[in-house]
Amino acid sequence: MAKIPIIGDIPGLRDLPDWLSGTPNLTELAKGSTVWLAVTGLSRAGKTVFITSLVHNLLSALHNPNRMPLLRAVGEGRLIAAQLEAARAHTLPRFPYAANIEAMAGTPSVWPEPTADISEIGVDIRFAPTGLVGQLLSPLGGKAATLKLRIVDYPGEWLLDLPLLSQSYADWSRQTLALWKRGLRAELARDFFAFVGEHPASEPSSESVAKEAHDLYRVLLVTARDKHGLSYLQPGRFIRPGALADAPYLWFAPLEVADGVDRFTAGSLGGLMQERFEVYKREVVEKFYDNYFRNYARQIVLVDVLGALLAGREAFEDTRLATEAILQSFRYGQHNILTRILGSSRVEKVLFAATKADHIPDRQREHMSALLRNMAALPVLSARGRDADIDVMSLASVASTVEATQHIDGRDIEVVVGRKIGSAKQAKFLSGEVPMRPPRPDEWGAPFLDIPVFEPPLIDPAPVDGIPHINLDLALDYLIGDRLQ
Ligand SMILES: Nc1nc2c(ncn2[C@@H]2O[C@H](COP(=O)(O)OP(=O)(O)OP(=O)(O)O)[C@@H](O)[C@H]2O)c(=O)[nH]1
Ligand SMILES: [Mg+2]
Repeated sequence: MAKIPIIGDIPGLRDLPDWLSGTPNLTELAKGSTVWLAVTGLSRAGKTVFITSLVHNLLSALHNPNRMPLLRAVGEGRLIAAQLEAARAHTLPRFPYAANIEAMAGTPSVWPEPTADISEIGVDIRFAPTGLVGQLLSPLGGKAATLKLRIVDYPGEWLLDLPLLSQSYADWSRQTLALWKRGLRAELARDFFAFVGEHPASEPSSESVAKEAHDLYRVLLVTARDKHGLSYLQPGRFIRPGALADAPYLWFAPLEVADGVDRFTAGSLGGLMQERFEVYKREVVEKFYDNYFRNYARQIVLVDVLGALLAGREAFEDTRLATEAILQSFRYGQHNILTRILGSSRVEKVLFAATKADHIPDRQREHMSALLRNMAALPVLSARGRDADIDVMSLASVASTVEATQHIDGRDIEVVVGRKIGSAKQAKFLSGEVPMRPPRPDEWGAPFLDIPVFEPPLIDPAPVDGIPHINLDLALDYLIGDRLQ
């Protein structure tokens, strides 16, 4: 029997990827390894459609390699099999892949329902390794290796809570109310301000006043999201509670707090709110990072850049703020709090992806990536360091249009052709120009875009042909390609 080399003896160990140099022995490699890919993003960013299409295209990749050529394991002909993981005793709810495919492949074809909570799904990928890993594996278990890809769908709103961990209740209240006093937010928050104006933090603690303040504040957050497209809304669990029961520690809201005040006495309304805020931080926010971020070494943050542009200046600025806040969850150098919670574990790679790129012609997609990069000061090149490796791209999980040109005023203009939801016929759409930088306040006069909701294309529910997409394979190769080498 071939001798199994000890990993420290292997020449060229320096060339091994990070994940492997930390692997204690090769047995784990031979029997397979697991990679967690977390898919997140704000409401309606495209998480469910992304996971559904990704799973369907992986399961179809053997039959139709042309769907995923930029995932190198597929492009290089090294994929041996991809199948849904067999039923296991996992703790998270299962991602409804089959129901989603059925909906999208139905007549009429419909997009999947919005999601309420975290869920996961596993795909086992059997592949022929290349290079050093392949040579090491062959004496052990033939040529094939298995990567267990576990994909998790969780709301990006939860990442908006990270800043709370370094704030006191007084700081958070001041900052939050200052934001709600600006522009459109001030109009929406009129009732809430009237209520907190009558209830100073120093008044005696009252369960009913605290609950009423909380209910009013929660209605405000949901209205701002659903009616006005705002997204920088904290605490994240107030709008995406997931499986949290409506426990009394959640019944808090910001109050008017004078500058210089930092703590409230027990028995005051401020004291009660402060106590609940601290329990929320400990029980919800810290536990989320502790339970999940340790495992989710690869993450993709989906951003509906086009939707934000369509929704107008305030909604766009809000998406920008939220994207910047989300980015902080992947910057460890600056965040002692995350280092304290996660120890040496960290997210290794993050892709910020502008979704629904099929709404615009090819030439505009570079603009969309540039805009996303400039929205959150995302690095131009991924730099290795304490932070996660970060990259940015544009993608469409389900390409619902094709490109064409239209002759207008003596010029050929690129357009997209698709079927608007509910319409019987395909039509050409001149989507408009995507700016490469966040527009200045005076540039919001005329709309940038005119984009309908398209119906999904014809989809075969059997995992054979796959689903047309843009860059889904490139995104997956960036995220887990090293684990399929
Ligand atoms: N044309 C097109 N539309 C898309 C694509 N991805 C998502 N959409 C549209 O965006 C909507 C929202 O997508 P979802 O995947 O449900 O978004 P989500 O992030 O899971 O939303 P929540 O679960 O509500 O947070 C869909 O219903 C589609 O209308 C895409 O690749 N192309
Ligand atoms: Mg969803």
